[in-house]
Amino acid sequence: MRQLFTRRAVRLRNAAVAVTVLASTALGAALLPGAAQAADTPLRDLAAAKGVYVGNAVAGGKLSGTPAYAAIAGAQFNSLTPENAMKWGSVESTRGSLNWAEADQIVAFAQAHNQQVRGHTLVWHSQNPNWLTNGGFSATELNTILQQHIAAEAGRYAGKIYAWDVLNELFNEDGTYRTSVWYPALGTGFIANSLNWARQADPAAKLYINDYNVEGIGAKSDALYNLVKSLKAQGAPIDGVGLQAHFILGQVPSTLQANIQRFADLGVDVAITELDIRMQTPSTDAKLTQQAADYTTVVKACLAVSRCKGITGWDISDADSWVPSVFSGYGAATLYDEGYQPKPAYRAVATALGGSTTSPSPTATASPSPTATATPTTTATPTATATPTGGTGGCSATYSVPNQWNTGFSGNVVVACAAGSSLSNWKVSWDFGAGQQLTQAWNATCTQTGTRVTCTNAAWNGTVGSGGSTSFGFNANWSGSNPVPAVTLG
Ligand code: 9MR
Repeated sequence: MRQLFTRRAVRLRNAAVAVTVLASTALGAALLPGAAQAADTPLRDLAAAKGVYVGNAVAGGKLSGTPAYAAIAGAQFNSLTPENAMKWGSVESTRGSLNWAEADQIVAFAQAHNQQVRGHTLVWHSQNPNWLTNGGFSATELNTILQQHIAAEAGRYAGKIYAWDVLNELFNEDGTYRTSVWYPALGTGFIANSLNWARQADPAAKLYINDYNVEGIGAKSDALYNLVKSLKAQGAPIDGVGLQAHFILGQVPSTLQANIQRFADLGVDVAITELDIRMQTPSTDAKLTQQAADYTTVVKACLAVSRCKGITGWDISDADSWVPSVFSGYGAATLYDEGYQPKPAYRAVATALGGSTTSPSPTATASPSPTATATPTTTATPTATATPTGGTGGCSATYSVPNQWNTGFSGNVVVACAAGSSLSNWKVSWDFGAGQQLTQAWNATCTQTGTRVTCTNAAWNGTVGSGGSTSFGFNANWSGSNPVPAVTLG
């Protein structure tokens, strides 16, 4: 998939795109602070065009209770990681009493927004229930308890999880194994056992080992490297290594890319799983500029290694971040400020993913309305955005021209379903009536025969759930005029 579509000159600078996309969510969030600022190509579309995903950690309560948070989570990211909802202490605080409510909510949100889910985490030393930590169990009992937990949780979400952080934070800083409820009671055998149990429960999920302070080359990452090497040699099902990447301003390890590469060379995927870059507060322009450069370094390191699959940020905004409560005097670690406005780091990530760095075109005519219902027209001027809608049942396709230049333009089509309607695959068609010629497309397979353009869903975005939406984009040539066509969804 990497570089399946090379995005050449996609410069979506007009607020109309974001308005249209957000209008198709149940949130109708066009005027929310973060959403209104995110007028450019969403990070998720930029990442997809580069063959990687971009994700974030989320909490169920904020998805339902904080509209700006939910709007950003849905619009900007194509991967979500439950920040706490899938941890053992969250799902089974009382032995035998399983509570999947928040985890289910996040998975449902992800499915409705065409997002993948990184499961986090099955085996950890922390956030375990008291009954487990203080239960005084024998090694045999612990082994059985662990097996049952993995079977239950990975089994519940089988087929819905892109990757599981099966094991989290196994090592001390010096590369020795961390003492936990699992080690040394179960020796190191629980590691391969856990991977095998996860594979049995969910054969489709990629199985990861995740840790922090393993981003650069050093004693701790060497230990992880040697573990992965030995698991591969044993034939244990290890698919990937997660580098959490909780960084301090100006301290991204210089060996990050080389380290990603050496894991990839072992034959496993790599992901940046919990990226944030904290600074001493208050922030200043200089610190935010440094932070933007640091985020750029991380994105570029991942893009440089083909087995680096994606980047997940840890918390949507500075208001949501775990950092200030743990590192006194530090904060401002995420892409959005406490008012859900994108920071320089957001722009840096977009740029590193291939997004535009230029200012919005003065001729662009975005006209967001509070209800985000653009007026349909079929005779838009080249720089206007119109939204003729073709629908089937409660689902519709909305075509817009977010950017246009002398000889070419970028188009965007949103396929959205109202509550109660859904699609399992989709096809959108239209006629280019003025000689326009398609040159490339992303997030859909598009062909043009004569004037007729037909686009069908990519393998991963055919399902549009109740109240959900997806979008695809294309570039085309034009001359003379560029009327907006009527589109058909069918
Ligand atoms: O962000 C999480 C925070 O809300 C929890 O209180 C904390 C408890 O340990 O876990 C945080 O997430 C951690 C993640 O699960 C594993 N790597 C470190 C993360 C930050 O502490």
